[in-house]
Amino acid sequence: MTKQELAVLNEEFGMISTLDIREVSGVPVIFVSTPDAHARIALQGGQVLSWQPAGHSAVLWTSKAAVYQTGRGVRGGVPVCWPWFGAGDGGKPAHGFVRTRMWQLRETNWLGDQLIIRLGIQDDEETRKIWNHSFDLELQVILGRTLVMRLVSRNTGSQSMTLTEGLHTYFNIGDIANTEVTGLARTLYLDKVHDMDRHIQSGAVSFTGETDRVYLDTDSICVIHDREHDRRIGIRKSGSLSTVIWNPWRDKAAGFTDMQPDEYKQMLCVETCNAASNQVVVDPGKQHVMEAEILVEAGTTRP
Ligand code: TA6
Repeated sequence: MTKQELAVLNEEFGMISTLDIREVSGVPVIFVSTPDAHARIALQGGQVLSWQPAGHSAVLWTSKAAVYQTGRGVRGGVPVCWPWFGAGDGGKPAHGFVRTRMWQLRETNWLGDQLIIRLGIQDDEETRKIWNHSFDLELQVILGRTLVMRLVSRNTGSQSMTLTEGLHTYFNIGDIANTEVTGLARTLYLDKVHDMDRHIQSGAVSFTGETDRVYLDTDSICVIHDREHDRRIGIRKSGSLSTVIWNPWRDKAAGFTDMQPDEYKQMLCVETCNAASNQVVVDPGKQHVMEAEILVEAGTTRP
């Protein structure tokens, strides 16, 4: 992006002492500072990178070895996986193609005491070669005491489109071995670490090794009990029937060039998705909305 283009973006969307757009290693990033929260959002991938509500430590995690590079997603924050979640067939990129493409900034505005930022991406000749559909994909980020992310998939073509999708949220936790996730008890999941074996979750999810699970047919609120930080992080969702829980643990993390060896201990993905059999069909002229709301409360156990 040229300095002129950046200046025009700030002229149109900047908000004095609240929001400006800066380049980080060539990637335009929105910096937000309000009385309720600080946040960063990359225009590349429409990727929320950080969110820190007042009075709390950072809620989203990004790797200390994260690479900010055109055409490459940042390890952390909330990558947008679309129009498929998981491995792409026939050599197509994992988690779809929008997370490494530049999105347009569409709106920055106050909504009462919350700040709304809208970003979007549409099909083009390149994307139609990968996935032959016309679409408009919009991410609405509403920043306040909570973080709301709303992913709106619009079918602007003449054929129905079938998609899977994910808000692949990386959370900042104190110690994965001292962390649990509640809200998925008695829920069926596919265990990606063990050949997609099907299991029923018993009680809370705890972590003793690589964990990569797709929980199906669930719209439950999940809560991360982050004992090291003595806090609970709630993930409330709508328009989503799958929740993915992922921690790579030591060996898998060692294989990532954009992650330091021991960082896996401070991250946990609880992802708001429609994955596997929870596919979504969007008919021509229609839209599908998937929303995640992140809330933080001090104290890891109810009084
Ligand atoms: O959501 C879990 C997962 O699908 C894992 O299997 C792992 O591949 C992770 O996403 C990260 O994927 P990425 O392509 O961002 O390295």
